Amino acid sequence: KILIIGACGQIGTELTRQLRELYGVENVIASDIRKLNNDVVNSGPFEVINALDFNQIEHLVEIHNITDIYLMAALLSATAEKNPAFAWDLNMNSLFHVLNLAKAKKIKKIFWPSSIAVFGPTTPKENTSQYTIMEPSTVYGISKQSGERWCEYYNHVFGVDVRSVRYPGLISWSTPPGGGTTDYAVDIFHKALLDKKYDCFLTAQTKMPMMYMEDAIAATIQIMQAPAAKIKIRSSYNLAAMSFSPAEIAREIQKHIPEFTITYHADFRQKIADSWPASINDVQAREDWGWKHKFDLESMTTNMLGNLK
Ligand code: VAH
Repeated sequence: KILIIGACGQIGTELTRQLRELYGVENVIASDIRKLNNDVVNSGPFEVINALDFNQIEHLVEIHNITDIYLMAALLSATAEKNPAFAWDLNMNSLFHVLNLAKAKKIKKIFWPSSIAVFGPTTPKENTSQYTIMEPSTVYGISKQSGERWCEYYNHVFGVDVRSVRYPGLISWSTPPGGGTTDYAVDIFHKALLDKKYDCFLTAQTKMPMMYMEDAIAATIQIMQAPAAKIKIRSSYNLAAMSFSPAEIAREIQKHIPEFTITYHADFRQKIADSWPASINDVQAREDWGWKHKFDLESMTTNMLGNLK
């Protein structure tokens, strides 16, 4: 049985839907800090949970006989810069709670998301490899980098089966993102359809690694289903699909909506974006557990616009 913590977020919503389809509604317990009136809550078992409360998580694990936890609760990069202490508390201690449950053999398997934010301004920007300089300069990146180290430690020292990928910016149509630097790549579609114009908070040439949600969910389920022996990296795997700048995605949208225009007014998020890689080398994920992406900029744009309409 599966517990998803942070099931109402951008990734959690899609993940819950997919896991319920795969393993049956009754076997996937969704949980979040509040009970919204949405699909996740209405389509199956749902519990209100505070990811910072170890006893609450432990209680849910016991009453539902949970074996696998997907920990999707976190503060993202832009929000974390505004509230560093809380970001550190939430992003780190929720992870420790879940790792410690596995160490105590109360659960069997963990999925924990990392991010390309583990890289920093001193990291080589193009085709960034799995093993390279990692000096993250954001609170969010520091928490993800530390989390990765702890995941590997718990695996090596305590035998905890924890699996992780470094998600790039994720683009989805059904649930909005919250508080990330890559969020522009979702907003731009909504504004293109509604207003035919978008004012971007990053500069035109800010290229970042991105992925369509369908691919991100596929990767998540794939790494969790792989035999343990295939997961050779226990910190977190580089994962890639496409890379583009605001100017490039705008041009792609203009192929569908010719009158669409974009303007640029960089804010504090520019510095965050500038500290991250532009493209990612994910050869290990492809070799170790067979990762393959489906969507590129062109097919993602067509799919996004089709679904939002
Ligand atoms: C953020 N989307 O912008 C997240 C992320 C690749 C970055 O993890 O904060």
